[in-house]
Formats: sequence, structure tokens, C-alpha cells
Amino acid sequence: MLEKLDAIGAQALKEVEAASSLEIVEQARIAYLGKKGALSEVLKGLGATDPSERPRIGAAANEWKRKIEEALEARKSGLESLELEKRLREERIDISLPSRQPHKGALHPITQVTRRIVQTFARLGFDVTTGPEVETEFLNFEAVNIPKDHPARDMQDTFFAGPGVVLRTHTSPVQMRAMREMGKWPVRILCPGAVYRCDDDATHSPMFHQVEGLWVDHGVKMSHLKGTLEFFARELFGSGSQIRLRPSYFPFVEPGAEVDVSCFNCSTQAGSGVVARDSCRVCKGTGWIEILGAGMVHPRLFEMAGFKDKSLTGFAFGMGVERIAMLLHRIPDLRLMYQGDVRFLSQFS
Ligand code: 2U9
Repeated sequence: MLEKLDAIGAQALKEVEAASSLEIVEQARIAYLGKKGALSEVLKGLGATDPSERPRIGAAANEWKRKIEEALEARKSGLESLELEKRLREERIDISLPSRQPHKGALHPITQVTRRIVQTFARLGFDVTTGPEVETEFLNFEAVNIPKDHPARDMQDTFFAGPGVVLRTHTSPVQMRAMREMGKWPVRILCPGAVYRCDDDATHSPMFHQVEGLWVDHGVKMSHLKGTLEFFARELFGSGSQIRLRPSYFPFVEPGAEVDVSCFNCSTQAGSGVVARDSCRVCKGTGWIEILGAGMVHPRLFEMAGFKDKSLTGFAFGMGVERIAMLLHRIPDLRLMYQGDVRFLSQFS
């Protein structure tokens, strides 16, 4: 029996030494030290041996058990440290690599341009006022001199939100509300915000953004309007920009004018002159680009606002922010502003 124990013990040590994985080590432990392992099997024959031999056999069996356990433990920790070194080698993180750039958010181009417009006029003393986007039909139309049968009414295809309630088609009602609530002058306000019209094509969106301005006081003249707009044009389109006023009709002002700025893409006096005039896609070769409408406040609006002083005068202007943004950033299609495509928006971060 002693020879059997020595043979099994030597075989066990040999197998454990050669074990190439933790699973094989565990299989060897079960095979030699388990309840039905080789050592137990041999010891089942202990009863048949000479009683005087049993203490020696038992001691030998225990010694082999200790040696095999020691070898198993050594092999197991050896394999584990090899495993750890392998993982440390393969899963190493190169901390010298540059970090991933965090996604930079940015304001929408419409918001950026609105802020630029507002900040420009804020330097002249205009205060921002806001108002409801769902407006009464009266304040959106009648109160700013657009009576029921007025041609401007069908020019501004309107979203009705209920009887006598509309989605505002311009921010003019905000200015009227401000005049009524202030009840005194000077009024020097700017009204940015979303407006809604039933258009929806390559150059019109059912929702777009406007900035309107209003200056009411004693002695406000057309020359003040021209000076204010010239300052605005030079701040936004370059210091060499010129403006010109073409007579036009708007219900809320008289006289009214459409205001052009000299083309910043091809005009030499604008200091750019990078493109020849006749091939300029921004001004279509005219040298001028329409940017807004303006005029002297119609007297009827002072009546509507409850301003009784007949010597009061004022000027007002209105512009589409999308149009200004498309001009400034050479954006070819209005719909790009509203598709939420990161490839477009990320150009403004
Ligand atoms: C009050 C008094 C006067 C606002 C004005 C315009 C001229 C104008 C259009 C430009 C392009 C709207 O975005 S657009 O479609 N607006 O041309 N707006 S004067 O005049 C007012 C408004 C309110 C109390």
C-alpha cells in the first residue's frame, strides 16, 4: 500500500506541476483529494492491512495529502499571478493618450443672431420686451392698423387658435401692448420672438423669428431712423456698409420703406470685393440686399395706444432673423435651421 501511495503522490505532484489552467488544478484536486479521489480509494483498503502497519500508512497518506495541497495552492497562486500579469499587459490603459473631446453644445444660430441684433440695439438704449405668442386677433391686426378687410390681412396667412385668437403673425402686438402698459414716453423697445404664418416652402417656414424695434418720443425724425439703421447695418455687415431706403407700404408706418444694405459679399466699398458684382450670389448682381422694413409710426397707432399728445412721433422697424442669419452665414436653405441636423448645427459652436 505504501508503494501505491508513493506512486499516486508522485503522479499527483507531476500533474499539478503541469496544470496549465486553474480548471485543471481544480480537477486534479478533486481527482486526488476528493471524496472519491485516488488517495481515498487507496485508503479504502486500509482495513485489510496488518494493524501494526496502519499508523505508518495513515501518516504517509496524510503527508502526501499535505504535499499535494501545498502543490495545488502553489500552482493555483502561480497561475493566478500569471493571469493577473496577462490582464495588466493586455488591459493596460495608455494614460498618455489625449482625452476624448467633450461634445460642445452651442446656441442655435437663430439664437446667436437674435442676441447679436438685440445687443447692437441695446447699445443705443433699446430695452427688450416680450409678449404672448398666442395673441388676440384685435391686437395682432386692428390695434396695429390692419382692419378686417385690409390687404395685409391675407398677406399674413394666419393660424387661428380659436375665435378672435391667433398665433401672432409678427411681434408688433408686443410693441402695442408695451405702449399701452407704459402709457408714457419715451418708448425705446425691441421685441424679438417667434411668429407664425401659414407658409411652408423652401424660403418660408410656418414658424420664424422677428425682431421689431420702436422709438417714440418728442422730435423723433426719419433721420434718426436712418442713423439707427446705418449703425445696425455696420455692426452686423461690416463698417463699410451703406444702407438705402426704398418707399414701401406697411399698415403700421407712414411713410414706410424697405431697407437695403450694400452687398457685403461683392461690394468694394464694403471692404470685401472678393467676388465680382455680376456673379455675386448674395445680391444677384444688384449690389444691394434687402434686410428689413421700417418707417415712421402711423398716427393711428398712437391713438390705439392712448397716446393723446399729437406732437409725439416715432420710428419702427422689423426684420426676419432667419433672413439675417442666412445672409450672415450663407445658409442656402431655410429648412436647415429647423431639421436639428448636428452636421449643420455644429458649424455654429
Ligand atoms: C408698432 C408700431 C410700428 C413694425 C414694422 C416692419 C416695418 C416690417 C417685416 C420685415 C420682414 C416683418 O419679418 S418680416 O416679415 N416688418 O417691415 N415692421 S415697421 O412697425 C410697428 C410695429 C408696432 C406699435
